Amino acid sequence: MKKALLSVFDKTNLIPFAQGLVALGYELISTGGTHRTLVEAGVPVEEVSSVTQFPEMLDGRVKTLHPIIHAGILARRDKDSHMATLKEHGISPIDLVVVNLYPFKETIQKDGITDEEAIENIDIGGPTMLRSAAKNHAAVLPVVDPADYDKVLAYLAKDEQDYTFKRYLAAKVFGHTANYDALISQYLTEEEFPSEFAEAGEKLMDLRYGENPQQKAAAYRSPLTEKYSVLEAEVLHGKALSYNNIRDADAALRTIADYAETTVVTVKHMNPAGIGQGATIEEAWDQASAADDISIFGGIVALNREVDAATAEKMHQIFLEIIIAPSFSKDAFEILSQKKNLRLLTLPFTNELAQDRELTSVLGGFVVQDRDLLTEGADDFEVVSKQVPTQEQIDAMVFAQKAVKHVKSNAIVVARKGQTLGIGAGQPNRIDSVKMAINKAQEKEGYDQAVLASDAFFPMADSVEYAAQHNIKAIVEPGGSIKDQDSIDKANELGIALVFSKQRHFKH
Ligand code: 93A
Repeated sequence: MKKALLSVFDKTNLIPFAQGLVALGYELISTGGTHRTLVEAGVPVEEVSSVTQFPEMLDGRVKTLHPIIHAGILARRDKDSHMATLKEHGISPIDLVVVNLYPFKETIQKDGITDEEAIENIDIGGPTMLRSAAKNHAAVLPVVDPADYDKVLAYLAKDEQDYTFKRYLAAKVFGHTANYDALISQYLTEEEFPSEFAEAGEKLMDLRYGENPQQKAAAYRSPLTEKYSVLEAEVLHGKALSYNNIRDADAALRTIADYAETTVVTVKHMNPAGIGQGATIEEAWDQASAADDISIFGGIVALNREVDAATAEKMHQIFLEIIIAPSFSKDAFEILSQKKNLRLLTLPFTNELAQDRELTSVLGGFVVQDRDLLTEGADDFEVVSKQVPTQEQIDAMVFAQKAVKHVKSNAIVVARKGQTLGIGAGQPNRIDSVKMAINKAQEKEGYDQAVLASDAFFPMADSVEYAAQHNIKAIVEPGGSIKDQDSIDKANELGIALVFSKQRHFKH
């Protein structure tokens, strides 16, 4: 008779699955709690301890770690010597292993948990059985996911050797135990950048395609989920998110997290297109949309206050991809949901992003760094020119500095207080970004109040010169170039204010 070993922490759908196995002629073996559940449901089952003639011991730390179990799983059925050894020791082959693990992740996410509780929830016997079965998947089915129970029963009922299915189950096991171990490693390590970087991810969904239709893609969430994430946003309405949507919405969330005031951020291709603020969310929308009324078409909009009907009515006039906000009023939702494809997402906003490691892939590996969580206030600024900026210009600089941090380098933001007027992004030289930002900004209302912010120092005086010639009256940049003095001299010569923020914000 075929034998199945069941040892599951999560008992979801255990009983019907076990009954299905019995109906297919399997003899069942199981561990303490699983055994009890099955006996109570009237399913015939033998306990592991009676098979091994060894009791569970050390508070359950050793239940299934026994050669009778592991030889039964690992023996090659196609090798006479293996089968003879089993016979010699009176061991029966085990053909199916159904295990899910102690809830390590759920345990460490609980408040006030002790190290001891966490460590007791590191499953040893479970992964060992799963890995044994997965290694010997030619003969043994390893089942780790209750969602696969029906597929397994259907497979066994067919009684045919579909190697693809066995391999699928085995791959799933090794992926699962690797993620499980990665999380334990992350929990235990005190090194920010450990010598073995363990990164676990759980599949959230397949995506239709990646950045382009020729690229396949899927989305994964980190096991210790951050709540402030597009992956955790509630999709109230609209089509499923695409790969580009997820990344753009992420860029919008990162940007708006640096603003506590009532703010609207619009994003296109990972760059802010416009950022606006106001006394009301409607005013903030007016400022953000006027900041760049061309780029906003097909854009992603993040708002850090509830969307009201008046704002919704205005947004409804424009083709947008995603609107993400803490909430929508009932009327706003009704207006916006008229568009079938527009994605409406809700997410509680925060101004406190967690410090976490960020990964970027390169050919052959990845690089890891901290998040750039710094923002500068007026106190961090140093006026280096003879001309001193006005309070209004300082306020505009603080606003623009937060924006420039989220623009792809070389990044230049021309802004007044509460509104970006022109953004120059991603040019391989700084002066081109300066020209781009100014050219966009100078047509806008309020340009006379504009300041210019740069994500990194000016290598030459040309940016200051161009800005001054185009009526910019105040500039903020980190400073730190060996040619800083050239820029300072140019500012003094042309009578404009130059301020050093002393903090670089590259974003590549
Ligand atoms: O403590 S363990 O690492 N030692 C073992 O030998 C062992 N064997 C199975 N944990 C072990 N298990 C785990 O027990 C399984 O992975 C499963 O999560 C759980 C099922 O226990 P019960 O059937 O008593 O509820």
